[in-house]
Amino acid sequence: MENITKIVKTFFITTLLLWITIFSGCSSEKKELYIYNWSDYMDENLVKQFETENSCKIILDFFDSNETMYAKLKAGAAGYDIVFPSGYMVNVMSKEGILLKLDHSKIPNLKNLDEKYIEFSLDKNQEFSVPYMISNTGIGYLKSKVQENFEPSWNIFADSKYKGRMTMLNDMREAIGAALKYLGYSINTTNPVELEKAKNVLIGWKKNLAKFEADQYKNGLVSGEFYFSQGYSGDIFQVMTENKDIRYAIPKEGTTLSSDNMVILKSSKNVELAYKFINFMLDGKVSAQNIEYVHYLAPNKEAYQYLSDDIKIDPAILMPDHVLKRCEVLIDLGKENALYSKIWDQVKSAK
Ligand code: N2P
Repeated sequence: MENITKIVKTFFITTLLLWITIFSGCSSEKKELYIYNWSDYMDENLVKQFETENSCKIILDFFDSNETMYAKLKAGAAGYDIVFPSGYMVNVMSKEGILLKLDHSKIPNLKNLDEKYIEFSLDKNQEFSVPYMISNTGIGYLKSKVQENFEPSWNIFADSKYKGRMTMLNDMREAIGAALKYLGYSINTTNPVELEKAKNVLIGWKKNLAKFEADQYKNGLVSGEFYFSQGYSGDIFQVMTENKDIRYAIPKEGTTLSSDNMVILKSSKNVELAYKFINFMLDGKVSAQNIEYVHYLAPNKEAYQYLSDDIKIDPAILMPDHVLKRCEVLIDLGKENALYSKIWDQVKSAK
């Protein structure tokens, strides 16, 4: 009798273990989606929601500039499914042949896109990319450090009284772009004389900067370590609640406007899931939740009705025409991109 009980027990335990093994085996076989995005650029609750609804796992990785992302892909980083390049970088990547040509029947929510902002997209028919967020670049600063009549200009970085208390983006098109705008030139110029002048301005500014940096400067503004930081609109808005002294301004000389996008890499191993994710991000409610979280504008006309009043009236988010007029979109300069890389290297190595 004792033996029979033993056999039954052993059978029971073995079956249970088998089930556990099978079950955990199943869950590790969940589909995975690898996303490569800018940091602080997506509400991670939405990522969780998508994972639950689609019983999959999303793996997030982050970059701080288009060039860093592109260099990593070029160096052979494989495995990403969806990437978030700005417009000009979509052009570089599509010319390179690494982007999947999009099948619109798999993204029905494309109908939610707001035509007003498609104008700033460089891929107007969404052949390879779907607009994600529109942002502009400006200066985050501490109000207590400036005079009442402070008029924001890119040339604030020339003020040695703030030496060591200022940062600029570690992003060649944005940093050189600020110097070009200050001089009254286009951020897309390929004129060597203008670029040389911009280089010299930037080298002058660099002497007063704590660093070129694209992520930690936000904490520096919050802690009061930095007084002036070139930064992306939404990033500065995200930290304003943590320090009420932080303000955001678009310099009087004008600035860059980025239309960042979602693209699927040709090498993606999970194209169907990637399409589902892009379509999910374009849903009106999802998109509104994302805007509220990141403080950037998703050009999604279905989303606006769900936005809180604060966001709706914020001129840096739903940008009125007078703000848009002062912005210029970065474009792909083809072979001439090398002019910028050369200058950037010289600025980085200047003492
Ligand atoms: C988000 C960065 C925004 C990207 N942290 C601007 N192109």
